[in-house]
Amino acid sequence: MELRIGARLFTGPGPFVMGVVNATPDSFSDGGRFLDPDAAVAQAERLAAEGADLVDLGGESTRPGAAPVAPEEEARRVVPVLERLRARGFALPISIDTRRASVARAALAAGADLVNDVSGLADPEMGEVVAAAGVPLVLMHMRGTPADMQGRAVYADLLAEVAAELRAALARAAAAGVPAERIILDPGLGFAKTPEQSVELLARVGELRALGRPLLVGPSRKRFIGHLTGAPVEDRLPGTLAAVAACVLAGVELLRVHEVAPAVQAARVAAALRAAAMPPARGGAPMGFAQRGGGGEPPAT
Ligand code: PMM
Repeated sequence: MELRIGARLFTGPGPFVMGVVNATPDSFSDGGRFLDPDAAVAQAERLAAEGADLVDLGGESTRPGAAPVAPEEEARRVVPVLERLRARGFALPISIDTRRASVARAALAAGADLVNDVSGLADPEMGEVVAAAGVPLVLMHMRGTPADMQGRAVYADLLAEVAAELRAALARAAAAGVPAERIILDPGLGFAKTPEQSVELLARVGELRALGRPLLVGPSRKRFIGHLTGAPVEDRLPGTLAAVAACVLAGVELLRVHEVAPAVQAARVAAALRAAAMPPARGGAPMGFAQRGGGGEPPAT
């Protein structure tokens, strides 16, 4: 990937780790812990010290069935955190996790560097806000809203439909003036997905590289891990790390996690395995490509 986010140029295959700070009373895994702005600032600084490449700040829980929060309240939760981080010279790019254009506008004015929109531009003004600020945008796949999305987890062909709906989101962004070069795509594990569908998406996430944009995946502590293992939400780090490794091996560039230090370690090991599987002379093509492709040459790109 090649993308400027705030002061930093993200270049190469990564993997890059995005640390999560939820300034909410009710997020599914860390709700209430970082609602106080000083606690949120301390958490962002802790994640930076653990090796995060950027942090993602959110003021609305998007867990299944969550009640929406008023945009004014959402902005009231995140803007003081952004202002304090910037006043303290926080060095990492900061992403604002919001579905609301008004919240994005306030957060960008307070120092956010990227908009992470889990609704994929459901707010008709969001594209214009992002275009006007000239910042990068994460478009995540979901259907409906957090309140009703689980009833919409019906797919005849999961990968094809997620890819088509991400392509439609890219087209909405382009129409609003956000070029594809500034966009990161995310399959949205757990959002309008059953646990089984999240597992299938994770297993086949490499297929989404055909969309031509960097990929972000957020497996951290999600329900599919509980479904597979029976582990409660506070005990899903090992499963999260397995998912992180799988993503890196599949070529995913960015991982969104709550526990940064363990994820950095898992991602580095997986990245080394990925690199070691490349033919030494040419790079870029997975080992075995020549046999599978039949032409004996790695792809040009
Ligand atoms: N997951 C959550 C929130 N925001 N954003 C992106 N881009 N991808 C995700 O998978 C994602 C997200 C839900 O997790 P949280 O409530 O623990 O933050």
